[in-house]
Amino acid sequence: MHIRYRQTGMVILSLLLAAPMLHAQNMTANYDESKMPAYTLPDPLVTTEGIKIVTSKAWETVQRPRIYKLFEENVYGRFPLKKIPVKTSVVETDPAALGGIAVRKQVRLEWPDAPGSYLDLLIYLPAATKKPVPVFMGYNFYGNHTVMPDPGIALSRSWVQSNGKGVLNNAATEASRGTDTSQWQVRQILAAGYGLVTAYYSDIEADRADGWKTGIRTTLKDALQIQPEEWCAIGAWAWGLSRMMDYVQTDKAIDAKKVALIGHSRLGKTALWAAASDPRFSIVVSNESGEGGAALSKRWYGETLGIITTKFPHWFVAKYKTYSDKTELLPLDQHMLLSLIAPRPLYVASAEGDQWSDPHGEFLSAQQAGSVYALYGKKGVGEGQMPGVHQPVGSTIRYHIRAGRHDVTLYDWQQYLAFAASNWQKR
Ligand code: GTR
Repeated sequence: MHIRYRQTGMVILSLLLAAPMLHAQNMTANYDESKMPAYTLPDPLVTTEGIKIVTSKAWETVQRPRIYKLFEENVYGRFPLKKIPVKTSVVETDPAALGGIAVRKQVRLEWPDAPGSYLDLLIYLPAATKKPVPVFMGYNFYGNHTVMPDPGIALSRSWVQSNGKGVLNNAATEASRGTDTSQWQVRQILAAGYGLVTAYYSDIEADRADGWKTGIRTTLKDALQIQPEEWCAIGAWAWGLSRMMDYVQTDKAIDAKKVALIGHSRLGKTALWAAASDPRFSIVVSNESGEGGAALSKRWYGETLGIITTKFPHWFVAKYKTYSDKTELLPLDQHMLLSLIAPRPLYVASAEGDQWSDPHGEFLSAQQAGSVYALYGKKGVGEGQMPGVHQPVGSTIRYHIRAGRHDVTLYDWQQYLAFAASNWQKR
């Protein structure tokens, strides 16, 4: 009796001591691996009944749908599959853009169920090709006109984050043209024989806490039969990427079977969720997607679940935030999101100067997804340690860490272009 009392007392005492510790971990970014408490990752190949999945068929019919559902319920919400009418207008075409090396098209998608809604696509295709071309597809951060200093690109009229260059009162100005050119490397993409399809993510929902009120989560809620709180901004943006894919499938100049979806940072999180939800994206590139993207959430390193859900409450469903001070209870981790992309080629990239995104956590996540790829006879990043800077590793799952800050650089694009080329040639 006495012993039991003492034990209970000790449990209570350690709980009291642990509580502020957990809170500190929840809201503080740690950068010291030796301070990180041990964590356990769920095995994507073990069912809740403890059965080991050993075939790709069992993965696809039993385990994958369950894991996908875990992400819907806990992280990104439901992904609406209902088809709704869309109006597609080719607003402008220039067969000799960028000094003659590219065909430029600007296409507007509108949803008649939500008058005033639109998603503007900017498309560059190599001018010389006669065959349908493979493309990279991805959202940009500050409007299509930031991707190239090309005066033919319509200036975005959507709400823009105030930290963008040439942004005044949350609106783009002429001064913001071409300000994100280095992140897109359009000339390199074209030189490799590929095209680019990009759009501005805030056309779908402005990236701010109350963006849902004017975005498609509200304006299309009846048409899509989903309430705004049943999904989240990342979910809505991911849905928009699928609509871009719908368009691509109708454009005869593009090879829709060869679409590499790319996303940086929050848009990398979005790309991963879009690819998990839509199998038409045949290659996926996560550039420094970090917390809520490729990085493991159960690791206490860099941005935490508590920080991200406090700073960006609209990115995820409300339930995600409830794990802030108890990530050990999360029934999933982000390696399982990556595993949902199997067996499609997946590139996960980090930057040394971007510890906020937890490069090691991104590598480990990519590594852990390898067991699912192995069911298809595909090789991931292997069993080894994390590689040093500028030493890409892996096969169907590939990983690199480069020098420099949180960004998308020429080095990154060179790796992605080579990765896409080797995978597209195989087929
Ligand atoms: C940061 C956020 C990251 C990442 C980044 C970005 O503020 O904490 O998770 O998404 O923004 O999107 O640039």
